[in-house]
Amino acid sequence: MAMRQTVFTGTLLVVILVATSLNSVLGQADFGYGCREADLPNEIRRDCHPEPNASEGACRERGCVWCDKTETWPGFPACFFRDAIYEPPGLTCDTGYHPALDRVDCTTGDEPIDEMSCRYRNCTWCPSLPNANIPWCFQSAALDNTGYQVVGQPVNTTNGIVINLSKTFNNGRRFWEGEASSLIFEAEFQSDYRLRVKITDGSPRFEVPLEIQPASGGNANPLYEFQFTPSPFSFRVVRRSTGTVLFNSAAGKLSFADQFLSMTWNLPSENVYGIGENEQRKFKHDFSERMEWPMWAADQPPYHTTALYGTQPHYTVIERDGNVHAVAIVNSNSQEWHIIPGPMIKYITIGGIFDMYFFLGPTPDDSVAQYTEAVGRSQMPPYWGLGFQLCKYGYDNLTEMQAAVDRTEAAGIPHDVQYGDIDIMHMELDFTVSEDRFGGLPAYVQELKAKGIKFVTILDPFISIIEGPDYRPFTLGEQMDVWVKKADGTPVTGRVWPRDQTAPVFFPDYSKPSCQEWWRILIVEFQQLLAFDGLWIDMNEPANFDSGDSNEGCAANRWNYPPFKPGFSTQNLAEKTICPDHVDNVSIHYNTHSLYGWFESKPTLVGVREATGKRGLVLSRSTFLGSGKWTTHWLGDNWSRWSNLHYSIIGVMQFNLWGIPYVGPDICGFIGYSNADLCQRWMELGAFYPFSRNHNGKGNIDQDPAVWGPAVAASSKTALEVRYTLLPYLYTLFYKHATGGSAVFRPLWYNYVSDSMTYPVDEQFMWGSGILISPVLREGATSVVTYFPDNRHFDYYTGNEITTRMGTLTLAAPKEVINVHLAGGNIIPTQEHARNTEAARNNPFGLTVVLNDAGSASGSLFYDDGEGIDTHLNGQYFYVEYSMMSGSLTSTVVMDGYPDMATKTLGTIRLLGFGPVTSVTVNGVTTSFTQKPNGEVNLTGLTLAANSEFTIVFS
Ligand code: MIG
Repeated sequence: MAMRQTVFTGTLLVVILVATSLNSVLGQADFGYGCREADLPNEIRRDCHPEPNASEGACRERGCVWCDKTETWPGFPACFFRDAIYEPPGLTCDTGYHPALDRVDCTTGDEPIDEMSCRYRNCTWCPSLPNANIPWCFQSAALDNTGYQVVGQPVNTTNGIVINLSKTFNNGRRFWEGEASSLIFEAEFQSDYRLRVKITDGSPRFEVPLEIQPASGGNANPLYEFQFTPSPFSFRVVRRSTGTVLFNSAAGKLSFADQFLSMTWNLPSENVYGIGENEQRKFKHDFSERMEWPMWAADQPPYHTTALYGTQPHYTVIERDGNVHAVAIVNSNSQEWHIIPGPMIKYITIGGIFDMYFFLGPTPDDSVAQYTEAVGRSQMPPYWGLGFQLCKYGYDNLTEMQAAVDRTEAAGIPHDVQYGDIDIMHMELDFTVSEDRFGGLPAYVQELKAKGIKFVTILDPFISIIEGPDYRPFTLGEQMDVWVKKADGTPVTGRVWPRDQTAPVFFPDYSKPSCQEWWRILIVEFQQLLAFDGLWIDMNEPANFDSGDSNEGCAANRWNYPPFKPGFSTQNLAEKTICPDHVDNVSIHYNTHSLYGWFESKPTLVGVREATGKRGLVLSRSTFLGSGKWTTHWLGDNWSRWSNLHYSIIGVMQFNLWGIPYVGPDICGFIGYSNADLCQRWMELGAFYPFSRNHNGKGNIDQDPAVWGPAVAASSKTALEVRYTLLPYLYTLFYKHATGGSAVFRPLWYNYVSDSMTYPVDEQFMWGSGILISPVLREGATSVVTYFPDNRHFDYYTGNEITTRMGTLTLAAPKEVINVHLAGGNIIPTQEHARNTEAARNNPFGLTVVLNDAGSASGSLFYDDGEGIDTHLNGQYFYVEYSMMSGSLTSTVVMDGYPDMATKTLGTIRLLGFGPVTSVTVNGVTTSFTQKPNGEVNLTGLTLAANSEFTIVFS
């Protein structure tokens, strides 16, 4: 590929450098993160005010960030662009605004060019800010402005419409090589709420082997209307009930070339969420300026706008009237999404086809349910998986791991899962345990189990090829022929962790049945060595410390160096991974790269289940649409910085919209040194992530919750005890997800979509509809500004009612407190907390009844053995519905398929929002109660069987 005017050459390199070389000093020194607004490392700041006398006013005028640290960091700009790979808003050149991606280069690509020689060619000169692959000198008129035209008559099929399109090119010249002159456009009305749009060029092209499940209910009364304009061709999706145009592709040019497919559409509002995986700093997209969000699975620490571990081409829109729809594009090629004022989205992918699904909602819950119905819903996590989990990369030996476990225990902090990272391996080799440093681990794992603590360990997808005949993962892999291949049919060689980054490794091809079988066998055999309860699959983008094959690099061809490379930060597609022209069982890596972790997920779950005989747990770094069926996710190598508390909430909410609800970041941060204040607040917030794990990077000071002394330990304990008390509610939310698709960890708008004030809220979140969490996210803050939607709310701790509605309130938040509120209308099942879930599961249950304005509430409880496979499909569970109306609280058992439920008790009822009570009867028998001055009523010491039906009357 010819290089164009490329001044800026790669955020990833810089970030990696920062991440590793500064690992030891991070957190000790201030190296330029001081200005919270920007949070941009010095090294990648781009000067926005290169002339002398920069001032804050002049800087902000340019829409740039002002963060004067020049005294501490001479040589780095005080005024800089918000992002390192970013085009400034409203850039105008002599002939107006030129969208970077519609520019056709006027140069041969690698020649130096200046304004004079550009104009001499009759071309337009418009120097962009440094941004790889954007020509500064480009053709003044587009080569074609006709677009595609409808040819012939559209054909109505049983379930949709097929339209043939064609396009002529001036003088036969095309923008992009392989640009199609004819296309087949299909709209398929899959159900009333689901529309599929597929555009192909009639030739065999890569399609993601994602199984889309059928929709239900037929399509007799679609919520949408499909419309199109014949010339130039564009299409619209309209919501029938309101006439709102949800999608209009007339906003830009439709391109369909072999390695460049693009479409631009108008959106019905700016309330757009999703598109990942990247680090978004606001949950709601900001359409005030153009932003590019690239996708290409990468071993890349979260850094604003860079492509991260997974590919999630999915967004959700709240329309202006509060209706909601979601759109997913089933495409795994490297791609980018442009957020453009208008509001519009420009979508570019460099392979595959257009395969778009519209989910019409109209409620937030419907939109998630409809999407997850299509791609598959997440497994029930094991009950213990909802407990607190502890991990660190860099326990040098078993003693260090034990010390962290012991500290946690001594401080009385709940602890359910301990992790092993690659440290436990012999020479970083998969399926081994280091004799000298972790010789006692297998026995220790048994010890932990006896205490009720589970063990999860890590696997990387790299197999060393130099271990000799005794290393079965390699020899069996050879026998079963499981590797990703080069174009010549021999295995690809890479270099990652094994033998301290020196051993050549092969990459398993998880898309191949024999490889899936090989992986399963090894996992099952590994259980004999180490009795793990779950597996953590890391580095499955796949990462590689060489770029391309270690011996040969990547050949110069159109796959490895495509004509257009989406704007993620690396220089080429092979950087830190294998070559795009490498071959797996399904296709070339060019198409399947971002599916690598997705292909690895199912065989890992199958292996874990066979090895343990239980439900198990698989935690994957790389994900794609539908990964939730097999894995959970953590947000990757985040930073031990205050800003990352906020970003984590955004990430967890996004993954909940993407059907992967069991997710969380590394609590207290992975890269850099954490500190007591940060870790205290993060443990408090962390108690409310669906996946709650404290994990730390190698070489950092310890950050387990007990290491910081009594204050942090105590508030971690308190927050986790609240979590453990609420676990029956959280578990029931997962059941609701598994069976109905609902999100678990929700933005406020999910529950209050008619209230537009909730749309931007991303510093608070909800569990289901019942619990509102408002953490402190800023250093030193001891109060938190909290938005309360239109409902009754009660303080979790005091039971006091909040009187603010549809407004904000500043709440006290002393260091040891995270604000939690209970929302009216909900009945929340609880269970007395304990040191871990194994113990807590024997404790009495409780119910917290939170009345709404009408004096009613409802809720439910799902409970089972917590670890059986597919219990919720086999009827091996207990499910009860609770309801309270007019002072009468009743339970209705829907399923009584978990016999142990009869041996457990319901011990307490907490009633909020009822008003003065004079008598209480339980199944007709008068019972004592207490009442606080704020009206909270408590029944304690009840001995109802947990599976019994009851009526409790308050009067
Ligand atoms: O390059 O296994 O994101 O959680 O601790 C580092 C060591 C490899 C990256 C993972 C991180 C894990 C670490 N891994």
